[in-house]
Amino acid sequence: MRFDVVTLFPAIFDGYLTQSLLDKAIVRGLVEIQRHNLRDWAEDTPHRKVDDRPFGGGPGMLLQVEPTVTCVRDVDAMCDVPARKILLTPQGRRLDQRLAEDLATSDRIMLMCGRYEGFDQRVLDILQPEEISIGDFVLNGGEVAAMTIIDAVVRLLPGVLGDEQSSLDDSFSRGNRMLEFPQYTRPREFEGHTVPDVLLSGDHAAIAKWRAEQSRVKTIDRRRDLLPENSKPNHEHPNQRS
Ligand code: 6GU
Repeated sequence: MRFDVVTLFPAIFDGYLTQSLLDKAIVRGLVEIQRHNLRDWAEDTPHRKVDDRPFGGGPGMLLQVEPTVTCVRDVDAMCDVPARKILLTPQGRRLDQRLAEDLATSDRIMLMCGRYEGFDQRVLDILQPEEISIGDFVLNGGEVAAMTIIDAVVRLLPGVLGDEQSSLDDSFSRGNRMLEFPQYTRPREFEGHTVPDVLLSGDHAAIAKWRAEQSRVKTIDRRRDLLPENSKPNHEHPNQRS
């Protein structure tokens, strides 16, 4: 799978791309991540400016339509398979595990990171990207959201996790919409806090029953909305796939 990230700050991704799971997935050829600096598509050479003030007034600066549209088209043409285009914005469809699972079926995703007050509306009108948000709060730009999407998607790709079962066991995954049960490792006792006896019993049926009950209680207590009888579809924008 290939990601193309369009950003004004490609260096934000440096540490993330070279650490641990993602680095391994890249080295093993399971995922490729290309960053593209939007400034490389600026028209005026000395300052490489890609933003301007909004018509009608108001605070902040907008990313301009011409460099953005040219950049996205050029990047799209860099390989044969067209990219699924995603623009990161707090106004987008909220990311959840179902959307991550859907994204993981793509061969190629382009992530467009906004800064400042966002993009000129014509970027959206012309390119018609899917719009995705990672939650109801405001970030300084789309880069951290793009990393969140890459992180959530890459671990779903076959061969990335050591144990193929482990992403299915996660909270919110296809096989499990409950919160996870508590887990313990050595020592058996620390500062008077002990491991539940059932986990030391060797009785696998009893352990499975205890874990299911713990998951259920935790889900009812913290996230009643996740229970099947309460599940409401996530809000989806009309221009977006489900
Ligand atoms: Cl995708 N971008 C920005 N700037 N802020 C956000 C977001 C995205 N998702 C939540 N907040």
